[in-house]
Amino acid sequence: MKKLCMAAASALLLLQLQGQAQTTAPAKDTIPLVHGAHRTGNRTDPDMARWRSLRLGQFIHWGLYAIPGGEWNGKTYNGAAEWIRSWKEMPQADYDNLYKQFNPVNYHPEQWAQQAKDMGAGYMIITTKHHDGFCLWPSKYTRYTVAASPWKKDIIGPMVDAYNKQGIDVYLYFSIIDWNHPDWRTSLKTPADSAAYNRFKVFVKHQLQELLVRYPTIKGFWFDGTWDNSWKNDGAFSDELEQYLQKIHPGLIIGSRLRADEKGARHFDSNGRLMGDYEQGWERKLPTQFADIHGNDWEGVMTIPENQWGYCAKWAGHIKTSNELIEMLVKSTSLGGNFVINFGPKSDGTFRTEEVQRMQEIGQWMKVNGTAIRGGTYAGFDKQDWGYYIRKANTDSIFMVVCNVPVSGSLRVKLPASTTLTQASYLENPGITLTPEMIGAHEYFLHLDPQKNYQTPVVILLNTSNSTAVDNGRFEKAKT
Ligand code: FHN
Repeated sequence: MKKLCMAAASALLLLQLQGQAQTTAPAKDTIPLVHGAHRTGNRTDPDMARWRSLRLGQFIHWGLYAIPGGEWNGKTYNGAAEWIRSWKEMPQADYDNLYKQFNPVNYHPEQWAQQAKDMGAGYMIITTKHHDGFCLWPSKYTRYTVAASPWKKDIIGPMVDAYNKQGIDVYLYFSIIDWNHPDWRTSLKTPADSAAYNRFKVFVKHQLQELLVRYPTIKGFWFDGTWDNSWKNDGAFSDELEQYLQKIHPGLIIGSRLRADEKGARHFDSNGRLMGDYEQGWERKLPTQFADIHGNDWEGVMTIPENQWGYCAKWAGHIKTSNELIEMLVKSTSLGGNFVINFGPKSDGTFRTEEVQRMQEIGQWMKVNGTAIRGGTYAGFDKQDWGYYIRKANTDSIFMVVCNVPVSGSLRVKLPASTTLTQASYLENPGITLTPEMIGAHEYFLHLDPQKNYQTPVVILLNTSNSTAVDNGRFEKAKT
């Protein structure tokens, strides 16, 4: 019997080790790389800890594409509205002249910041320059900026100030694709292309430097449009650029989209190690389970309609409800990631009703339940069908966010073996406790109030003891 127990214990240990090996970077790099990942594991500094604790972000796509709003000459573009310049029905010259109409007379950054604060956002990302190349700041390196529009004034500066005043961190989206710049290329076929692209890279570096000098309180860059061969075949440049930016602005946070290694691998280098400060590939999709994120910091970005980032007058297809977005936020937090919801303001500087409504509804939920989100992370408990567990990082407090109430009203809770449940109470009403019904070793039912008809996810706080010892939130539990 003793032998059997020891064999079982060794098998368990082996499985645990295998479980950890799946979630960490490879033990040994097999491919020698100069421009691969420069760090193993997540950043542990205060700037990154802050980013990780904020959890909910607001993305804003705003630019000239808001003027046509997905339509041109009475026809509707089927793609994402911010890509309309690439549609054959829209002459590029017409698009490139839209800057003469950019005049957002109802742009009030203080109102934007207030509504983001009310939604519960801890950070925001603004498109300083999307693929069209139009700059929302008066860059001295191109004439294609807001300074040439009837609005004339900087858009970014007042936005950074207004959001910062609300305690919201600002990140600058910057597209490497630049349809307006004569030297931008997708691939380099001739020496002339190479020469042009070398000039383009200098321009990119200058613009980024300029943004850092103009807006020194920003917390990071959000790069995009880095998938072309011209960019990904020069891993040395993106590596040096990242190091340069982080040197002149210590603490700067940059996701995995910027770089490629010298073999053209993006996000993860050729040895499978994450490049950049967090995994940035989760666009309009979320991981299913904790194993999917390999222990890395990550962020998911989501549109409210199917695939529209910039303003699109006619939303088609499924439009996500506030409850769906809340569930995605909860799921992301439960998997140790951040969740960013995108908004596409109109060209006059106002937001469409559907977006305002979602900001308000999410804000109402966050006001009551935000403490389960901010500073929340993976709990290490067995997932149940009613929803998601979230751990307050480095504590024994576990939140149960109930997104699907069973008809029985009974919520199954399975605790890890060494964990004890000391109390269960409603987050909204800490005075009201739930009496656990024991249904097995470490298994309970919590019975929800049968009279209640929940319209939004309800949150139960479990006070436990010794649950942090079970799992430090980094690794998925071993599969047994
Ligand atoms: O092409 C863009 C798209 O317009 C949008 O900006 C999204 C946001 O993540 N990024 C690109 C596609 O990955």
